[in-house]
Amino acid sequence: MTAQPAPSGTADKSAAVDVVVVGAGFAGLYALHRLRRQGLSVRVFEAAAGVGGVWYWNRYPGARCDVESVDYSYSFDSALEQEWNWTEKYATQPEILAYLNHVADRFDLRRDISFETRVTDMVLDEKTLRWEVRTDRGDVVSARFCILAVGPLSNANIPAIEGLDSFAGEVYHTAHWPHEGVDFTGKRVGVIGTGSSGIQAIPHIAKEAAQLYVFQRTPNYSVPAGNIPLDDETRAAQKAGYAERRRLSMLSGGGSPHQPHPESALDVSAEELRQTYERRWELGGVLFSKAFPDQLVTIEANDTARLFWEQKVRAVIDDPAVADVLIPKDHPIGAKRICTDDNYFQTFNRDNVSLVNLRATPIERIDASGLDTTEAHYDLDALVLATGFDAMTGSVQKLNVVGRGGRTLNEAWAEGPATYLGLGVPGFPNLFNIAGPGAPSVLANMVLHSELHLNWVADAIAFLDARSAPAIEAREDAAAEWVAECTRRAAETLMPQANSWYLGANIPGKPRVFMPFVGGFGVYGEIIADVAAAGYNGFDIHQDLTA
Ligand code: NA7
Repeated sequence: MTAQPAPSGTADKSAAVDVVVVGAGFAGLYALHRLRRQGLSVRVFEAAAGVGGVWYWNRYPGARCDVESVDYSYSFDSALEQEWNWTEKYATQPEILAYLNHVADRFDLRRDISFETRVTDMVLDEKTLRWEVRTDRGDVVSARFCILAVGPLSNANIPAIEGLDSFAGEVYHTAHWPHEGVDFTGKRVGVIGTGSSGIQAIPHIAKEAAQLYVFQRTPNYSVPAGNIPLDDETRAAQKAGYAERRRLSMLSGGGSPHQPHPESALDVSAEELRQTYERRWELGGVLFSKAFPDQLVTIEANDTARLFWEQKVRAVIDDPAVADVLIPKDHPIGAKRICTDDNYFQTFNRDNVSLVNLRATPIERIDASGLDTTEAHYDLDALVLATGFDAMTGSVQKLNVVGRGGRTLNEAWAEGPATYLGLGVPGFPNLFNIAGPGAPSVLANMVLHSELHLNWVADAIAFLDARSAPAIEAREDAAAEWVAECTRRAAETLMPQANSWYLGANIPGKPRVFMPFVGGFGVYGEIIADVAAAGYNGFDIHQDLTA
């Protein structure tokens, strides 16, 4: 991995640029490259000491992507596609981070990134329609455009458990894992949380710990990750087929080339049904949720997937009583993002692993020595919080973004995030949010999604510049209609039936709004392309500063 330069946030404290980008993950890096290529001056601010975004921070054992490496990689440069060699079907966190460092070097991106610099405020000057961007290092930068590339899953959720601060042992959150790693050998470890992060980490921690207690509030559906090493022949075939792979991905429901079975799950024979699910099981990754087109639309179709899943999972858990606790009963399969694992359920067959059902015996408090449930005290040396994120809005809402009339983005989103196409917010001209609420976001391949969004933003800026127009701004009526459209589409599916972070249900007090656009990545791409082709309908194009 390439060494990072010293933070450059101290270099030029006061400056004017065309674009400020917040975040240097997949989206921020591409924003910098794409907009620079268009002749714009760009400054990126990144809180971490290196590039990578969530892949910089989420270094817990077992962290791996659930989208195939060949698809979870940039499409904008065919030489990059051809030269990079993924070693596994589903890449590990270190390999993805190495890839992003390679991209940063290859396209000379670091010189415009200020590392270890957190944006604190973004304030609109209504007279000039420029943004004043301030950072925690004292930078004050004037920008015509701001791009929020902060990631929908980057603001860690620390649970409000009484006494957490009093614990005398080590405490880790999966999203802020120590860079030097953690050795759990011989320790009594508690893991709170059984979402994707917990489910990936638990089998690895179990191999080291003397005793592992898994504190489970809600069980989750997980399928085997299906990871395998990639050999030269497979890699060569993938590289030769890249153009078609990308074409299919851009038209697909979720940004990968695999298409669902053409028929309803209810219209195929029992054998066809079994074989289709078996193929998805073998493929691994998140696409088990999308084997049939109606799997997330009707409960009858969903039940066919759920029953297949349950039979597979029960077969690998020794104790039927443990299986009963591990098998979800409260939501349709896939209505929460399905998890992917490496022998997760088998881990509960180990002698050193105990499952604690928090639905039956909730956590009461944590003290210096460990954790109390209503039933027992657990002595612990280390506690791992795999408790997820304030998803989709959390990282944006940490920023003090002040738009027209002194109204903050937090005030504008008090009832839930209101955007037009996920990209623009009324009252916040020239501010673009990438892959967040109102867009397919976490339901799609985030790399291609970032490219789609940033190509759209770059074209919108070029459109303004061609007309010498200072600003573009989402209209109130268009945003209201888009929010209603997103809600309507979600209601036609099973997705709102789970208490998921898609709905904000994991954060106490957060408005319950189904945040992603569920209509599909390809459909969404067509919608935003049509809007652009029609001269950005639903947006006001300000022709002068008084408009
Ligand atoms: P998730 O999917 O939000 O999972 C968080 C887990 O933590 C989940 O099991 C929660 O239970 C549990 N949790 C949260 N707060 C508590 C408290 N107070 N007590 C007990 N248990 C708690 O986050 P992940 O990091 O695993 O994955 C997020 C996404 O990142 C993932 O989908 C991938 O796309 C990448 P709950 O379900 O709320 O009962």
